[in-house]
Amino acid sequence: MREDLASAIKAGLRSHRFGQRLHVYPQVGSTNDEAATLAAQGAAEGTAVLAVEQTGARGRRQRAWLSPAGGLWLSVVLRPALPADQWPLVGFAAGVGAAGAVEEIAHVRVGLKWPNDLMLGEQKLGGVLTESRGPVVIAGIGVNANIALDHFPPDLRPIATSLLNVLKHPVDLAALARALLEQFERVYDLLALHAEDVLAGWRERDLTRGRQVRLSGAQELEGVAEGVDRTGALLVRTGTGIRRIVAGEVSLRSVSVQPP
Ligand code: BT5
Repeated sequence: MREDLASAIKAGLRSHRFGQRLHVYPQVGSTNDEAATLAAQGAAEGTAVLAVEQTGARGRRQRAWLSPAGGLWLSVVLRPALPADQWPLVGFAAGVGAAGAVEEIAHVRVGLKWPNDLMLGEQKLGGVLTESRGPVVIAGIGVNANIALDHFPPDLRPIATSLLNVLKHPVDLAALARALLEQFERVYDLLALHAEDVLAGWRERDLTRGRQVRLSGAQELEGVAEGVDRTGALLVRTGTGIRRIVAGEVSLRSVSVQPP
């Protein structure tokens, strides 16, 4: 199965680097860890790791990421030639690339929720985890593709969704992986030339802009989301002015508010 999947992805892959070296495993702990191991052994930029199933996948802050067979679980080795203060934008490039790939294959509109949730409507379809190790960034992307909702534990069912749940038919996982590698590469390469264009792609899909949000984590506040600035920080208008948020969790409040 994994040879089939690997050759199905590589057949017709139009990227230059991303996925040209591709490792497909039936099961791993986390594709990000496998990619980091390969990077430490000198793997070239664009080397990709895909697993049918992950047993110890994680989100941000070591949160568990459910990864049964049927999803797209992919990590790419990156060696960004960018100033360090632009590295956070790599995650935004991954989000824009992944959203574009899902739209190309599944013909559904994908929203992005800061910092990097892939959303269908108000429910989470996937997420991005970027981790840096020295000069390397590992970009991990998870998309709930062909997963029936009863595979999710009860606490995730109200907040998560999958393409299968929405489309009522499975998507071609190899085609989705291929589109993701191609689109992510294109958007990533744009970062070094026109980072503003990457942010523009992100802003087009921004689900929170103009909406009342609550921020939790290191700082707690409520306000109206005003979009992201050029560093990727979230701007929130509160009663005491605009706050610039670099880390934390955003939840959408149900009432939507028009920006002035
Ligand atoms: C993320 O974290 O959204 C980043 C997820 C990245 C996963 C990919 S898969 C390939 C690569 N290998 C890895 O080990 N990771 C990456 P965060 O924003 O922290 O969201 C985590 C939260 O999402 C959890 O606490 C759950 O509430 C929820 N969650 C867990 N699994 C989910 C799933 N499959 N679909 C939707 N929500 C999920």
